[in-house]
Amino acid sequence: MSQLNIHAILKRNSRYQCMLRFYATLLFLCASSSLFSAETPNIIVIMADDLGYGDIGCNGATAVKTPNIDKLAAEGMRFTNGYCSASTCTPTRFSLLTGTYAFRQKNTGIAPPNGPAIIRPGTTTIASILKKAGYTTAVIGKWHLGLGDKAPDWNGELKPGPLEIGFDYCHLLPTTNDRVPQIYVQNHRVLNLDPKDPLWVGTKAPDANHPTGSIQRSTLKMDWSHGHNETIHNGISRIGFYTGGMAARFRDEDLGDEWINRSNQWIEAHKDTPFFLYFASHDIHVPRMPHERFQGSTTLGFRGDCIVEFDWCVGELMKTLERLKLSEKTLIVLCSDNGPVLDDGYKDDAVEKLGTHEPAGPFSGGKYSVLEGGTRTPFITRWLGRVKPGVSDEVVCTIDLAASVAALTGTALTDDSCLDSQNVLPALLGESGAKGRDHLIQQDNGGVNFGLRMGDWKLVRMKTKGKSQAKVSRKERANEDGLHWLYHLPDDPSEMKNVSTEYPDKLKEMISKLDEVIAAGRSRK
Ligand code: NG6
Ligand code: CA
Repeated sequence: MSQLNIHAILKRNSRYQCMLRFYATLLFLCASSSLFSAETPNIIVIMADDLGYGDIGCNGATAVKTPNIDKLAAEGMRFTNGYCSASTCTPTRFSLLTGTYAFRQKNTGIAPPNGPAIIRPGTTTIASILKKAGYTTAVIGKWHLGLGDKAPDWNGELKPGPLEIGFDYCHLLPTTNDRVPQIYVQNHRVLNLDPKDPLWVGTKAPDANHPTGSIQRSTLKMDWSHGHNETIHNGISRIGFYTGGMAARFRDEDLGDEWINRSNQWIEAHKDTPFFLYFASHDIHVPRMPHERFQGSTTLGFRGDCIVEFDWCVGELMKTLERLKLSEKTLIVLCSDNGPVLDDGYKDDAVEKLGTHEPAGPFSGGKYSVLEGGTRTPFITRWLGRVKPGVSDEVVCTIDLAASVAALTGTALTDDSCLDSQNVLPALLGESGAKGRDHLIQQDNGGVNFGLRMGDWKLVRMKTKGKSQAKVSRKERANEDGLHWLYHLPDDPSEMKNVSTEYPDKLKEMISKLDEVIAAGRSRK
């Protein structure tokens, strides 16, 4: 072979190798494109408690002003079909964290003061997903998902809890503030607990002289209307009994400030890493006892004043992000854990001072109900510079946040996790043409009654006709026949006209869909 030929072959080979290298690089780039598209903004989920669709200015409220929430909506995406998955707290929070419908697991109803951890260690949660993606994670505020193996060990280690399911830090109100005890749990301990004054929590009065709302009713600073007549703390009687832990106890009026101070400190300390903060406000749950500076700020009584306090909290979080130049690096999701309620056990004038304010907006029902008002709740996303401001009619739900943040951060979900969470990330980010869910199951506490939203249609299935629904139903509903009601939402958003007889095929289709999703044990493909 001549010198020239060898040269020619070598030249051709090196060109060939070059080409190979080029195609290999292209292949690698394509294969790892998910890595390249992954984004890791900070994520703050702000969950209000019992805040109804119509309780905020941007959804139509006028009797109460919510300038900070309205600003968040104006700078982001406001959803008119945003839902939580249940009409009470514990099941919605269970689903928010696990991405699985609460009715699929036993004992996910409203947790009692001494309830054990409902989400078992090792369960994939929105926090563990983000931790895997390199985030630092925290929950600050109301927990209400139980603590401890069999029951909380109030004077020892409160374990398992948030730290065993993906959170790096927690600063909590253990259940709701109408339940005992009024103390903060920080990581595995009751904060500021003096071992010489142990905390005892129980279901029966420890002695006959124990101060309760029934015995010392005249001393209360806010009277109860039903339940809530057991141990008194800060002039308010609660559900359950407790003694001790005096140095650890807080004042109801200071909760909002506490959540904000702790959140600000935590955000500041983690501003340089991607962080996930689940900010679980106690506003506007009973006992509604806003800070003195908010008392009387509306004509609606303390229920309205608590909305103002919640709005203030939202504003403070936005200010912190602004100050730390994080607004364009942070996705905020604002939502609620269930629809509104007026009298939820205390005489706080919520009914008397309501006026024309409509807490559930145009919807029927509210907390405890599977009518739209029970779960169709405020839902806003904001990520400055990334989410194009607007209003979306797509159906999205708090249960979808887990799969959506997994998609955002490029984190793989195992097949056996987040069984009902749908990746609706494009819709959450307001991308044009993006679709939300095609169906959603709504449940009440304990999953007794169900709602199914599918396209324009809504099926209500009552297992206990008139029982849990009775509280929130309008009078006309007493005339409803049968256990299945069908509504066409575009003509009848307030679910007043049951059209199940007019549309028997639609009714059949909806019932089979509900049965099918429940029986399948999962709905994430
Ligand atoms: C109910 C309470 C109610 C509220 C609710 C839980 C009575 C009579 N009613 O049992 O006041 O605490 O539980 O609310 O005790 S939730 O938003 O945390 O689900
Ligand atoms: Ca609630």
